[in-house]
Amino acid sequence: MDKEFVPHIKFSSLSDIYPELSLPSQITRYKKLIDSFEKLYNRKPKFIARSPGRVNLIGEHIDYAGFGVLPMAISRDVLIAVDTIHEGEENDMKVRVANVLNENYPPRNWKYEGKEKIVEIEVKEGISEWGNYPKSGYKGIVQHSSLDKPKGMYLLVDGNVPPGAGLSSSAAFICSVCIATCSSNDVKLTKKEIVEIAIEAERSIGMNAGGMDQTASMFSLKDHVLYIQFLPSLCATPTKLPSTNPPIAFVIANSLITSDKIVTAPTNYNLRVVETKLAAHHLGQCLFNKPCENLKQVSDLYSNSIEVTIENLIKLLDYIEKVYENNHDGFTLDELSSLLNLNQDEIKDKFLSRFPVKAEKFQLYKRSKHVFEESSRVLKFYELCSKSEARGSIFEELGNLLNESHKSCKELFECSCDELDDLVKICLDGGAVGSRLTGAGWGGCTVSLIRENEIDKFINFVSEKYYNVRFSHLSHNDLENFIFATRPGGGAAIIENL
Ligand code: NG1
Ligand code: MG
Repeated sequence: MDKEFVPHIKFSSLSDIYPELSLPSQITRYKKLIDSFEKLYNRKPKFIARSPGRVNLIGEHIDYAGFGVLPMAISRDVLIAVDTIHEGEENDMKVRVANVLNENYPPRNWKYEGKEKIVEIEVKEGISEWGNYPKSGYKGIVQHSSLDKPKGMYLLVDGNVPPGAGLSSSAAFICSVCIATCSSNDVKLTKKEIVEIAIEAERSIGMNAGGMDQTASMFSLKDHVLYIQFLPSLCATPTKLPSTNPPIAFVIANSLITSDKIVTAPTNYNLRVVETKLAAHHLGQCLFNKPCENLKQVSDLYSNSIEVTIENLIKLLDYIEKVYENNHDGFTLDELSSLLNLNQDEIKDKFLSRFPVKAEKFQLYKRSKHVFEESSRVLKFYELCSKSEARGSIFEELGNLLNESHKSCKELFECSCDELDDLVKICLDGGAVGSRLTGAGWGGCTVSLIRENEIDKFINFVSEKYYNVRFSHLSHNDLENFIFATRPGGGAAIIENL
């Protein structure tokens, strides 16, 4: 996978990316985008950069702790129609970006400002500025490739990954900008290099991102889920779901509670990242007299191996029960200071300075327990997928893992919310064998495991019990955007010959 490049595919070969069901509507969408581009800029797009969102089947909030996760790309994606400005044309280093949803995302533009600055990005705490996403991706590529005359571009964005829904709209957007910038400038980077740049780009605008979303967006393969390991180095293994009769299906349902992670990061996402790092530091000190950087490193040192095994995770879980026997509800900064043998300034400097974080107490026990248990669930899920012969109980076995994952997100990682819990319960009542929040949480979507022949019945049930009760003003058309079955789609690509 180290030598894989972003595929360039013809418009007529879109079926390489989209599962059959969603193909006709996608073709119409592409044509509309090309049309709008011509109307807006009075020129034709040269190509379309396309990166998908993803649904994480299992392995929540463990990517940044270094443990493996199991997402798959969905058909929803961010398309960017692109034309490159040639040297000598007017404003040949200017980038213009507009969105088909003009009202929410008004046009932005910028000019290359030299090797040092490249482009000014203003990040205000608690404010999400949409123009920062394309700027950060552009900047990442220009910087990495040391371009001194990056080409100007006309960009028109059409994204249909719902934002703030845990389906990784942000990563899909940044990945699309990255591949658009590469293609415009004839820069040839591997998928892996682009993933690394896209992760850093998202960090530069305020999210202390893990690497799952960018990897899933770049590496996913149609009809496969992706087992992603991060350490010792990034490794993405596509694997098929067990073949069963009826087939396994996944339905995504949006709670319609939007969680803008950039806005809530200091008390939610970025705080969780810090808590897992504090736990790694502390457990490393207790076990080996040496602070660790992440919880995967704790597991490696504990087992003397870089391979993560269920047996070892169980031993670690026993261990943390003893270490945090007397503290299940968190440490104040003062208490942390004596626990870690660092003064408060050292803690602030090491853990709380790059990304602002606000907390009265830092939870080490609950967060590390979630991370180790969730990692073992990922291993079990992956093992069930890897077996060629599916057992009769496969639905229940997979479903239970999803249910346990949700419980842990709710109780230990505290990243659920009332609406998500309600929605999960309704999904289970409606016939799901397993259901859980997916993505960062605090709102956003659930993913449910369903027998394929029960999809319609399931969707009707959830629509009636959740959407009609809480959001009775929604039309039938809206509903199709909020609750839909999904199949594993392909990853990022440049679409040519429009
Ligand atoms: P979403 O909710 O899609 O933004 C975020 C992180 C992931 C991962 C999940 C939780 C970014 C870009 N994405 O996903 O890396 O940590 O939360 O499992 O930070
Ligand atoms: Mg995101």
